[in-house]
Amino acid sequence: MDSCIFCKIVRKDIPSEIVYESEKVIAFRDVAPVAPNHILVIPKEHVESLNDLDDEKRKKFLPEIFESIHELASKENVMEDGYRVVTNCGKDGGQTVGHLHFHLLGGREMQWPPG
Ligand code: DGP
Repeated sequence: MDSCIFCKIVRKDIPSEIVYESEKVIAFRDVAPVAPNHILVIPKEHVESLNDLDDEKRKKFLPEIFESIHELASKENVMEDGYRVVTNCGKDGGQTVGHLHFHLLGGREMQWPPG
């Protein structure tokens, strides 16, 4: 998708601090971190949100997305104290970038409920 900011990151048209990359998945640091460790994990293929993951795409992306989150949580040293994984979906979910992404948040104690 030409205009999608995360597709631009995938194509390396705009810079980002990439912390994981494979054929299907890429992870990079959030430009506006809300926790000491704040990483976004996304499928390279443009998928708008969780709503648009059909069966084929679910099987294609989700296992590796969660495997990479596990690996990154270990690399970021947040496993012991804990961390949060979030995907915001649509307007009420607070999604601001229309390319499916999972936030990995760690390095501080999280609050509940979210705002
Ligand atoms: P969400 O609100 O769940 O759609 O989160 C979108 C996140 O994307 C938000 O935390 C800020 C981050 N973000 C937006 N634009 C950029 C960018 O150009 N580079 C990086 N690294 N992160 C971005």
